[in-house]
Amino acid sequence: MNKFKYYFIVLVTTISFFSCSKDNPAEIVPLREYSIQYTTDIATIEEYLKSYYITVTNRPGFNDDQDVVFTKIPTGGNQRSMWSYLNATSFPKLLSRDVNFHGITYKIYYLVLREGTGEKPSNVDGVLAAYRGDYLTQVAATTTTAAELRVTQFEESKFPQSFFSLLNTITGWGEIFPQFRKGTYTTNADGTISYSNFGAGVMFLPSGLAYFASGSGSIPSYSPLVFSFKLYEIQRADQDGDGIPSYLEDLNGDGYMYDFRNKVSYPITPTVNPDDTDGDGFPNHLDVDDDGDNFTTRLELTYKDSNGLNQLYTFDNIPDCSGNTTNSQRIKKHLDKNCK
Ligand SMILES: [Ca+2]
Ligand SMILES: [Ca+2]
Ligand SMILES: [Ca+2]
Ligand SMILES: [Ca+2]
Repeated sequence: MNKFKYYFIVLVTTISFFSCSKDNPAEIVPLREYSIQYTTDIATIEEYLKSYYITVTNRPGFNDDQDVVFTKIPTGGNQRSMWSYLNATSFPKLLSRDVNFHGITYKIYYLVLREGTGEKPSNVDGVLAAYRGDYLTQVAATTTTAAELRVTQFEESKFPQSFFSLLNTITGWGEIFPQFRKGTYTTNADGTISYSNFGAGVMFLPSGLAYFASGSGSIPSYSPLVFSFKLYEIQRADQDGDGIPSYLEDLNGDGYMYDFRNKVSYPITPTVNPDDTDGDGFPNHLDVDDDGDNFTTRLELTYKDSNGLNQLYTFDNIPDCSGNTTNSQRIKKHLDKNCK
């Protein structure tokens, strides 16, 4: 009898132990497959695009210029869905961009309300942007409620004070902001700044290009995100500190620079990095010696000859500002810009 009692206690203890572990927050849950989550996310995003319409404030010079309100199309409503602007020839336009990441091809939809009139950031520059962020959730049906695509605002920044590096924020920002231009601004008598002609849009990001499993703040795991934004100003970066701003180290001039050494994220085509002159794996914006001649780019740009003139090394065969042939398109671009 005592023996039976002992076994019973052990059994109860064991059941309790496993019951506790089920709810233990420290329990490790395997990450979802990026490709599977993407399939779910893109379906949610397309449903949102097809079932909501936008109302855009058009008040140049005022803070609410290009503010966007998203509203669900009521049953029988005849409002134009966001989806109806797909590949439109006038603004707003709903466009998409394919992004190779995590070994899959993501499609990012983005609405262009206005392109902007100034310079574009590259995907490694900084941006000063007003924005509003929403996350999308598919809420399952219950016995009393129907299934619902829920939209929840998690953040709004109307008067940005600091730049975000597109290299360090979520991947989706770095992919979409280079499609827009900054505008112009004036400082008012009271010290406030009025922005005009800036690029404005909305991006629809699968969770794999946002916070994925980790979530962030009030954003749940695996949430597709929607950001409406206004690009007020950009900040050029020089990641390798060679004196050439990174956007001028973008050899193929597409506005994007990647570090393909991380094969987990970029097992992609093209396998040859178009922005890596010497092919050593370090793209030019991260390479202190772009052409691999063992002389740093900074030295090549700052060397002074016997006459004290700021010349490049003659062995590099790079000419002066007259625009002669050079063995480095990148440095030529730099000279072109600085010789105007
Ligand atoms: Ca640089
Ligand atoms: Ca590029
Ligand atoms: Ca290189
Ligand atoms: Ca060099």
